[in-house]
Amino acid sequence: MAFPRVIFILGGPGSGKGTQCKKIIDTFSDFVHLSAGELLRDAKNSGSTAGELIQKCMMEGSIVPAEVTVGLLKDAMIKFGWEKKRFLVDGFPRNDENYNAWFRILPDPYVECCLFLNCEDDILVKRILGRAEGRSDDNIETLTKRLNTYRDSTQPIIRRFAEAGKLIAIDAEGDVDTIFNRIRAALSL
Ligand code: UP5
Ligand code: MG
Repeated sequence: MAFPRVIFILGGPGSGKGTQCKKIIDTFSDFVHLSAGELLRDAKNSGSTAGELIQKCMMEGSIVPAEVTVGLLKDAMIKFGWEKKRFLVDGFPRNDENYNAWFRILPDPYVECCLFLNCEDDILVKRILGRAEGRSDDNIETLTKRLNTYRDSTQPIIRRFAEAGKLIAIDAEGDVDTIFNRIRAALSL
């Protein structure tokens, strides 16, 4: 039986997680892109019972309880076909609670690696404040909180993947295509 394979994509807000995942799925048909943030935004907009909680966490740059996020990821993986795919799980796991819940609730999917898009804060800030897609968390006040959460909660998870020998760090500064080529080389795509 073929288990689904998972690549987690982590990096600060604006490190290019969504941009690079889109390039991967546009180029390689066996990949599926699951953005935890997008799934949460869709759940919030569709009037889910967790909607208010999601909205509050996003505006505070804090992390939604894992039970909600892992549930959405699991449903999406089942919808796309649990087997035979390689899932790019973008923006998750962001803290210890996320990490532990994933391995408790979803023990089967094989985690190939965690791809870490490494980018300095000043570039992250420029990219996020330059994005004009109407995201309610793209303002300097919320962005400062997102960066703090990233440093305090998500960077320790990135170190955890490194200690497990599962981290692939990519220099995520430069133009989009250069970074994509670095990812292709690192993943042997
Ligand atoms: N851009 C991208 N690459 C560029 C490059 N090389 N050069 C120049 N510009 C570049 O890119 C951001 C912007 O930069 C875009 O305008 C792009 O064109 C440009 P993008 O690819 O969107 O970066 P990404 O890393 O995806 O940034 P995003 O803002 O999505 O990251 P976050 O991690 O902050 O957002 P996410 O949607 O994952 O999460 C939002 C919130 O949801 C979190 O703060 C949290 O409250 C909640 N959340 C959870 O609670 N749990 C989760 O598991 C996930 C999210
Ligand atoms: Mg994104």
